Amino acid sequence: MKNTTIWMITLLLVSLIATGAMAASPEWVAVKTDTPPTINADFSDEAWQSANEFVLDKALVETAGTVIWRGGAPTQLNNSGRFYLLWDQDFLYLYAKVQDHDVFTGRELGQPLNNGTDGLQIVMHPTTVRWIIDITPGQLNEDTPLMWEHWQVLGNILDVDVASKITEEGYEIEVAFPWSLFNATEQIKAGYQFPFGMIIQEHQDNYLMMDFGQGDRVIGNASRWNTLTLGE
Ligand SMILES: [Ca+2]
Ligand SMILES: [Ca+2]
Repeated sequence: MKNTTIWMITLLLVSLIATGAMAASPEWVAVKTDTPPTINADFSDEAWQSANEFVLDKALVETAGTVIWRGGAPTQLNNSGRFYLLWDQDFLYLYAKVQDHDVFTGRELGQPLNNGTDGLQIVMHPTTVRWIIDITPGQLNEDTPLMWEHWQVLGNILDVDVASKITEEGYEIEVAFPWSLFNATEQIKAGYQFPFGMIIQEHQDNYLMMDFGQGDRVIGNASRWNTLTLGE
């Protein structure tokens, strides 16, 4: 068999496997809590112990404006994330544990945080408009991350309760997003669903790791993100 034929068959198999992986669009379910966690970048709150764990270890790699789907983490990175979500009538709570071997937070207050820094980028569409929120650990002060929003606020978010810490593995972020921030207070009840996505940003060469469920490469297309359901 010619090398080109073997190569073509390999490509076909790889694309079939990738299609199968992308077809599994995960639904993220936030558990309702009666005991809100303390926002201090400490996971030991009782509430978190009942939360579902979501793992993000797939990657879209963007280099010089070209986005390439990769079925696994880029070989030059070992970043991954474990995420936990809770909700009550007032807040959406998020805890993130990110593995990142060289945490770098190279941005200052007043700068967008989606380029040249490590951190999270959270996309959500809870009502009629989309939000994309950057959080980079430990810049405002030692334990308080910077937060920036691109589509609605176009600037810093300074009045949300958020905490972070740098760990041996990478960093952790704990945050309570008030539903009032998204003008979503009236919609919030068990069973409510909205598009949601999580991105791990790596400062080296604008690498992104994200899980939009279908593996689509369009960050602005909320129908391609995962679905977040508010559970019982
Ligand atoms: Ca805590
Ligand atoms: Ca890094």
